[in-house]
Amino acid sequence: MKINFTRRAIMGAIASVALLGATSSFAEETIKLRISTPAVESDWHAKMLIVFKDALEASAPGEFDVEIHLNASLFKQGTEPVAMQRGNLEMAMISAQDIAKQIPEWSAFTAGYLIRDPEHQKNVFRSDLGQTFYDMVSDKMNIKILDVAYLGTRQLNLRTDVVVNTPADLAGIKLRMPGSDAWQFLGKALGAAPTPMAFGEVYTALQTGTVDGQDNPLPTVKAAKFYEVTKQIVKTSHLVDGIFLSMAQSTFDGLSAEQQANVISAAQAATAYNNENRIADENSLEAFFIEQGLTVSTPDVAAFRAQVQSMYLDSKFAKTWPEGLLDQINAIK
Ligand code: KDO
Repeated sequence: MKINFTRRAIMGAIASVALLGATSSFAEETIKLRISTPAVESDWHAKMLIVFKDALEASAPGEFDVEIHLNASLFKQGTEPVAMQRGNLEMAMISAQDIAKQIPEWSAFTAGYLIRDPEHQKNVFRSDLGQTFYDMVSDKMNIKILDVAYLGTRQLNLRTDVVVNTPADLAGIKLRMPGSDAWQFLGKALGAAPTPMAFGEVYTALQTGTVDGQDNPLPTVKAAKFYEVTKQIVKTSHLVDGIFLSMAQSTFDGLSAEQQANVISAAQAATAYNNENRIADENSLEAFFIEQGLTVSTPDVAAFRAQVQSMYLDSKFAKTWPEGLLDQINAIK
């Protein structure tokens, strides 16, 4: 009896060890992809990550474990590129402003009134010129850009009812901009007094009056509920903004050719979903904000464009732009 029990125990132990072995070899084959972003759940660039995850699961069942971390809960806004470079993060959505911190030429894509519309943005980044800029990011930052998503056209969103028609009307207005040189310069070029602040702190800052306003595309003003704590939207349309779905180069290089292709097509499915929904939203959200009691106005956009473009051309940023770059970007349809 005693012997039997021992034998059963040994058999059981062998079975558990075998099971453990099977589990861990399964775990080894599954590639974990953690994506960090400050995006809020209901914004399209957060929802598109679910499209990415589902598309990858459909094309490569069981091969990847995609974990989506929203609200900057894993890495602070703007620290994601370095996290990927240090091998602490597999994926993120990074901005041209983040990239420009390490590759100054990239500041061209942070300049107001350069990219014309979402179609132009897509065509620029899918052109040979775009590929050259993506290659710089691979070579110099060890980050693989999978695709660009249209983040939307940035508009002013103020908590006061000051009338804004030209840049002069923004004098002294404390405008929250994300915390980097390139972002701060954009605020200054618009005529405002830029205040650096992470995205996650903006709602409270608007509510308490720490800042007078912020700028973001309309779908984000809705998703982050900034309309609850602001009075007006001024449609300056100053930056046709993009966000780059990216992977640590070492993670990407560790994939088979087939897995790389699946990752890229899942990224393209995600950005297509984002772009379609975001553009539709931008075309219809004005009515929503008016219903919420906000004023929506269109200022003298030509005056904003003239001031912003001339400030960029005179800036330290423009000195880093390769000769002829602006003409090449403008020539892309
Ligand atoms: C923001 O902080 O205003 C910004 O729009 C900047 C973008 O580059 C991006 O980080 C975005 O926030 C977040 O994804 C939140 O929507």
